Amino acid sequence: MNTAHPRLNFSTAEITGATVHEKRCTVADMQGYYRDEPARQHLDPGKLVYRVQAWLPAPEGQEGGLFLGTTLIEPGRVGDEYFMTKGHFHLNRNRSEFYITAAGSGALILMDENGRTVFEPMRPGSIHYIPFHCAHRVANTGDSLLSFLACWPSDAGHDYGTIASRGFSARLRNINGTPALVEVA
Ligand code: S6P
Ligand code: ZN
Repeated sequence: MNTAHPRLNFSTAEITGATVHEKRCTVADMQGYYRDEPARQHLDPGKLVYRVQAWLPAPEGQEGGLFLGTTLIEPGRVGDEYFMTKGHFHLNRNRSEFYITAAGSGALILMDENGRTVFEPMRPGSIHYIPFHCAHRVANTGDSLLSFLACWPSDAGHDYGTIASRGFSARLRNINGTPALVEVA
């Protein structure tokens, strides 16, 4: 079992250590996720949108373990939408998750299986419970790095396909300087 302990930086939520894996997501990886695809194509495809540092001390898919991860989202926009994570349902729909914001300001966007989408503002110290059966995505609505710590069950799994093909029922857009959810027609 891989349990060498990583370290947490409480200001940024960054986790470091030999057992931490990092996943990076660039503008090129976000193809199809934004309303304004020409605006996305205008940006440098190699530009970093977000990265995830994850510590997986139990085998993936095994019931009973917990995973810890930090997501760091760069400030930026694609058209009037913010830099954001792809978003997913958990493959095991009845698996929930905690998010705790460390730095920056953002929005946790939640969509239930009936297609009802809401968002919760994120700011340093805010704690968010993602109920089971809810798709989740985070947008950086500020002008500095947004970082948050996440904890989820090792058998949650990730269903990216449903969001990649159908999206959320509403998009978080910058409307006259304020983040607002706008239903997708
Ligand atoms: C995992 C958890 C987070 C996300 C991360 C990136 O269940 O919700 O660690 O993986 O915020 O988002 P995404 O949608 O690209 O996985
Ligand atoms: Zn998740």
